[in-house]
Amino acid sequence: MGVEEIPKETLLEMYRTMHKIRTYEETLAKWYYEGKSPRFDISAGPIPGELHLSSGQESAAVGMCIHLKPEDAVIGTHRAHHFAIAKGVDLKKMTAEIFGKATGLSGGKGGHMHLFDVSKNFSCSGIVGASFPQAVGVGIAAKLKGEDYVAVAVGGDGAANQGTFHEALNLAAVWKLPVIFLIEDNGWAISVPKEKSTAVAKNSERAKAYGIPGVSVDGADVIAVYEVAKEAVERARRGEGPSLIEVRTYRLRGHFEGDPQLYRPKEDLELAKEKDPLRNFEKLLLEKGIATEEELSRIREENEKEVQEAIDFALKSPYPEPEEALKGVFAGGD
Ligand SMILES: Cc1ncc(C[n+]2csc(CCOP(=O)(O)OP(=O)(O)O)c2C)c(N)n1
Repeated sequence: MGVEEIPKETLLEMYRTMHKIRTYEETLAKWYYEGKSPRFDISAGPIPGELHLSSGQESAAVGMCIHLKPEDAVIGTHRAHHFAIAKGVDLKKMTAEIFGKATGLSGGKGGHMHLFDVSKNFSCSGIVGASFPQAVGVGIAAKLKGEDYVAVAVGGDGAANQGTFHEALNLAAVWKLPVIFLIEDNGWAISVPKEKSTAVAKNSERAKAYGIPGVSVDGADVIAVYEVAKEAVERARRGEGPSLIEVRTYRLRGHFEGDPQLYRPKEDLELAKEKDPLRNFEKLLLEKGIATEEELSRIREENEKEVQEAIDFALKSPYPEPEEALKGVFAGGD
């Protein structure tokens, strides 16, 4: 299958989502640094705490989520804005959550690493490796109910060295669960390069050990991700069990904002720029005559407006009342 066989409206929807993610995160980054310099006080400014952005990795989320239905679940990581947006999480409520506001998805208690939206079957967490067993749980539920929804567990190349990854793969394989393990290999776990932490070159090779299909795909090419994701989702829906997809992505920013990246060779960042999936996709759409510059620039303008509206919503929203702190938590709340 090539790009010619994908309907134009699907391709434009993918472009819209990829560009929205990029615009959103670049705008967030600007707000993140407000009030933080020169000492970079992590609690200062309108966005407190850490901020892990996905710029350069958008193809993993868009190539996968374009195949998903609302009832399918996506469980992301600490770096999950791209998957949240691609799964359709409300941008205003998500932004308010990141800004710690009462109107956020979890009333401002979760922050950027803990975005939960039951209405979209989306969740994520700062616990590296947590997504894998959670997705197995969703897969068991789907199988017991006899329904054809699927679960996508997202994890980084670092997370793939957690025990949870291996236990979850084994159980999903033994029970033929509708789970897709999506490893976003950006080559780094904070400052540790993958080759210093992982004995195999590709995480897709590990799938063999569990008797399931594993593929490795270049994340610079969203169409390539689209193709392998389609196959994995269809296989899961047919009841044939789990798959593993490794998407080789290229992190355009630091591990988190404020990361000086002293550990990172210059060439690695240069490569990330070359492999930029958004720029590559835009080029492809124009070169193949699938879209015009006018069509793409209209989409870009609409995204910029939507992102600005989400930021304004978050800025204008109130902070939670102090008494909210004990609600919805184990310690003495109701
Ligand atoms: C269980 C656990 N151990 C350690 C950490 C600290 N930590 C946060 S991100 C990270 C690296 C994750 O690397 P990877 O899975 O490759 O994802 P990436 O950040 O590259 O997207 C670590 C070790 C954590 N949050 N949770």
